[in-house]
Order: sequence, then C-alpha cells, then structure tokens
Amino acid sequence: MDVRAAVAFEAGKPLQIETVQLEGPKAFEVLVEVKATGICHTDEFTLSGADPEGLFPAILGHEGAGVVVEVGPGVTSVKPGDHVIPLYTPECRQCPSCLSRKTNLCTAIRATQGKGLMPDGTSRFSFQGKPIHHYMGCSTFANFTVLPEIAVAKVRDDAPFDKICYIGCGVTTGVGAVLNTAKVEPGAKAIVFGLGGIGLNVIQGLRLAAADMIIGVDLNPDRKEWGERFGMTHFVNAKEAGKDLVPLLVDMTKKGADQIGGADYTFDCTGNVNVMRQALESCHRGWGVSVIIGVAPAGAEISTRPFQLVTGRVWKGTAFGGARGRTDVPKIVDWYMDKKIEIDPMITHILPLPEINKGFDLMHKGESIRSVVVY
Ligand code: NAD
Ligand code: AHE
Ligand code: ZN
Repeated sequence: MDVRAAVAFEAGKPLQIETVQLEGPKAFEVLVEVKATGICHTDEFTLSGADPEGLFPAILGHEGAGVVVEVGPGVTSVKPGDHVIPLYTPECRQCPSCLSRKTNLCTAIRATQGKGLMPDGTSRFSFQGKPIHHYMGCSTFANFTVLPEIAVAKVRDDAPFDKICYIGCGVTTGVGAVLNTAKVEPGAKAIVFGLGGIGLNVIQGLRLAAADMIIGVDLNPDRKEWGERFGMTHFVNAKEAGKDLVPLLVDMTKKGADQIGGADYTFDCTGNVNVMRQALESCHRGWGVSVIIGVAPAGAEISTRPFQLVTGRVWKGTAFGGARGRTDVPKIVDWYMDKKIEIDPMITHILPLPEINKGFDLMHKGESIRSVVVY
C-alpha cells in the first residue's frame, strides 16, 4: 500500500515527505494506522548522524499512537480496531531478559531492530523499489507502519492519540526513571539536569514520588517557569553557575545536621557527558544515585574519579524508564486519564506531517517542549 512518510535519506539533512510503499503484516506482525507521533530528541540525535546505530534511508519516529488495521497470522493479543502505542522496547515475556524480572530490556528482536529490519530480517518499507530502514522498530513518521505484535501496547480507546503518543517515549522515560529505576522515596532531595521533554517528566515523577526538594538545572532560563509548573522547587542556571555548579548544588542540599550535602538522586536528561559527570558528583556521599537518561553521541565517554564511586555514589542508566511496555504503558495511560500525571501543557506544538522539519527547528531553538505530528 502507499503511505505518507517523512523519510530521512541522509544524516544532517531535513526529512523529505514522500509516498512510500508498505507491505502488509507477516506472521506475528500488525499493521497500525499511526494517528499521532511526538518528536523526541533521540530522533534528532539519529538524524544528526551522531547515532552509531543510525541507518539511512530510514523512517524515523518512535513516539506514536494509533489503531490496529490488520494483523498477520498467529497474532492473538490485538485485533483490528484496538488502540495501541508502538514500543521501541518490546515485551515478549519469554526471552531470558523478560524472564529475569531484572530488566525491561527485552532481547527477543533487538538484533534485527538495530539493523532497521523486522524480525525476519527484511524491511516492510520501500521507495522506488529500494528498501527503507525501520527505526527503533517503530517508524512512526509514517501514517501507517508495521510492528511486531510484541512491540505494541494495547491501550484504552477513550484516550486522545495526540496526547498519549508522548507515553510512547518521553512521559514513560521520565516518570519511569524516578519510579522504576531510581525508586525515589518520599522526602528525597533530587536534581534534574536538562528540563526538556524528558526532564520535565522526571520532575513530575518526583512530585508523584513526594520528593521534598526538586532542583532543576538548565542553560535555558525559560525552563525555570516550565520546571516550576510541574513541581520543581529550585532552579539553577548552569551557564551562570559555570565551574561552580557542583559545589553550588551540593551546598543547596545541605540541611540541618547533615553538612556533607549532595542529592539523594540526580538525573541526566541532556545526553552531554560533562553534565553526566556533574550529575554524579552532585550526589550525596555514601548513597547518592545518579541516573543517566540522556543518549550521547558516537565516541563520547563518561569519566569521573573512581573515588566518587568508592565513596558510595552509584551510577545507573535507564532505557524507556525501566518500563515493561505491554504491562506498564496501559497503566500510564490510565494515570493520564485519571489526572495523576499531566501531558497536555508539555505538548507545545501540533504540526501536520509536511511541517515535521519545523518540529526539529523548534527543538534546536529551545522553543518547544514536545512537538506532535498529527496525521
Ligand atoms: P530536549 O531537547 O527536549 O531537552 C534537553 C534539555 O537539556 C534542554 O532544555 C536543554 O536546554 C538542556 N541542556 C542542554 N545542555 C545542557 C547543559 N549543558 N546543562 C544543562 N541543561 C542542558 O531533549 P529531550 O527530548 O528531553 O531528551 C533529553 C535526552 O534524553 C536526549 O539525549 C534524548 O536522546 C534522551 N532520551 C533518552 C531516553 C532513554 O530511554 N534513555 C528516552 C528519551 C530520550
Ligand atoms: N543507538 C544509540 C543508543 C540509543 C539509546 O540508548 N536508545 C534508548 C532509547 S532513547 C529513546 O528516545 C534505548 O532504548 N536504549 C536501549 C537499546 O537497546 O537501544 C547508540 O548509542 O548506539
Ligand atoms: Zn525518545
């Protein structure tokens, strides 16, 4: 079938809107009509050429919501008409990782997904007779896409697509990093570095976890108001603090008899390895946990003095907020519908597909939190 897609033909070049061909679902696959997709910084990361796994041409996009229109042989968990959120972290419930109960990083199809292919090693998308790569197993920058059955979460059908698409990445990543990965307890002190589409969701996760002190750090002064909107208690402008940022943050977290200072939990939501170091080093001696969420370019490496770890600070990472997609995503949709979490104010721009490049421009200029393309 013909579908409309924003195609990434080359790194560093704008997406091109084209009519491309999509084959129907094979065994254990589903065809989904994508109704809306967010634009995440990770799409920009791959489009920029910084992603060591980046492949071109590809149909990017991994933060979608839509409706199942057809299922391939063997599919039992969803049917045409079901509302679904595509999962870049699938949940097969059978692989050693899923069965371990220690991680959400299902390994059933990761190898082919990383090669931009469906699990049978082929692509369903093509343009002028040549295959186009899938992206993160999702390719939501097309109005129809094919996904493995294990990579869709069935969600309630009264939830608006143009809001819940954000649960496909940003919301789940931010809130999940707090609840699943860090397991923040009430009364905690936390620092969030980078108050964009992910960082603001970390802040609302911290509010949900009843953290006492939520310090937000960003270079963009406009982000102060944004952080406060979701529960941030203090803001630090990283540009103004300069080299004094870590001692300043440590000082801010000193309280009563505890004059050592440092946060119980810190979160990197920038993808900058220097910030990741600042985040670790502003943790409390003995127990502070720093969670890396940001994705860093090919070749970038993190460093710190081993002493930071010897003295009890812990460095962790999280993908998709530690969420098991088919199990947890429907619950997060319920939290949104029950007003336990907010999404609407973070969606600052709604765009039609032909204007998708504007969404990337807004991100570069720091003018959007989330842009959502509605088909
Ligand atoms: P964004 O562009 O919306 O936000 C980034 C924020 O960081 C901006 O507010 C920016 O001003 C701020 N920032 C940049 N450099 C900074 C610095 N040196 N100090 C302080 N603040 C700084 O991006 P996003 O969509 O929120 O994504 C954030 C990161 O998370 C990206 O690296 C993205 O690829 C990654 N990500 C990871 C996962 C995961 O599962 N681990 C999921 C989604 C996104
Ligand atoms: N391809 C990159 C890694 C990108 C990455 O870490 N992606 C996150 C999700 S970011 C969503 O916006 C993730 O899920 N990682 C786990 C995985 O299996 O990819 C690189 O550096 O190679
Ligand atoms: Zn993302």
